[in-house]
Amino acid sequence: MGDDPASRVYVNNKKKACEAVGFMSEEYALPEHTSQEELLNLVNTLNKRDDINGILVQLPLPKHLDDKAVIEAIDPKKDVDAFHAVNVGKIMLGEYDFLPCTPAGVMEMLHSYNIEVSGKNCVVIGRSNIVGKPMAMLLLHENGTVTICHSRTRNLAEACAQADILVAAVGIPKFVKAHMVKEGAVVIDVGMDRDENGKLCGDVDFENVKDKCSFITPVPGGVGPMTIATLMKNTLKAAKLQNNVK
Ligand code: L34
Repeated sequence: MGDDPASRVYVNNKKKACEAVGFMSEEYALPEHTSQEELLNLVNTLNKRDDINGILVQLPLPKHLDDKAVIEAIDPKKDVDAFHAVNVGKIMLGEYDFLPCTPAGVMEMLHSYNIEVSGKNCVVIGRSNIVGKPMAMLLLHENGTVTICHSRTRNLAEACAQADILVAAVGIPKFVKAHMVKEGAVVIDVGMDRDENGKLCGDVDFENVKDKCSFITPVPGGVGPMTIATLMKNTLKAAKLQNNVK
């Protein structure tokens, strides 16, 4: 919706991934001034189409649109972002069909590097519905001791410095500095920010933190591609569920 330049890049990357794995994808690039009703009509049309297994409304939406209402209009079976209340509720209960793409992509990275979560101090900076909150829940499901920090947290630096696994999802360029990171910690950078020169960077001051931690994800080339990989996984799962294929 509209012409957010970052969304343009992310959606293009998603389309390329669909092509690479052999999924049919359709893009509806609706103009900024599109009404809520027009958008809801499109979602309803896609909900009804048997040849569409996954629907994703790239966020953020232009200000005049109600993103909550749009997300709730998506058929939960086609909600490959896992943003719908039904899917969020299922995740809380630990019985879900899909996981939200970014947090699930982070868990996949931890698994593939054999990084144990159980019993570890996990600190998530940021409490968004898209990343912070579900990220904390997934770490909890794997028996991490989880702290969620946010803009009102007192002694944020000290809380972060306790983390064995630190996940930064604040949206502030290079926010996490070396003094906020424990020696040997695992640092996951969910940020997609621009530095003072307009260059893409993360929420972590990579150059200063990299020698202190045991693992760190770069930006770009870290969490972003994992988000997209999880979207492909969710879409395949949605297609299987809708067609009763195991
Ligand atoms: N509905 N809205 C919905 N679902 C999502 O899962 C997202 N998100 C976030 C923003 N809005 C959304 C994404 O798709 C963030 N996000 C996303 C997806 C892909 C990338 C980054 C964020 C990505 O491909 N990052 C590349 C660099 C991109 C660039 O060059 O700017 C990387 O290597 O990290």
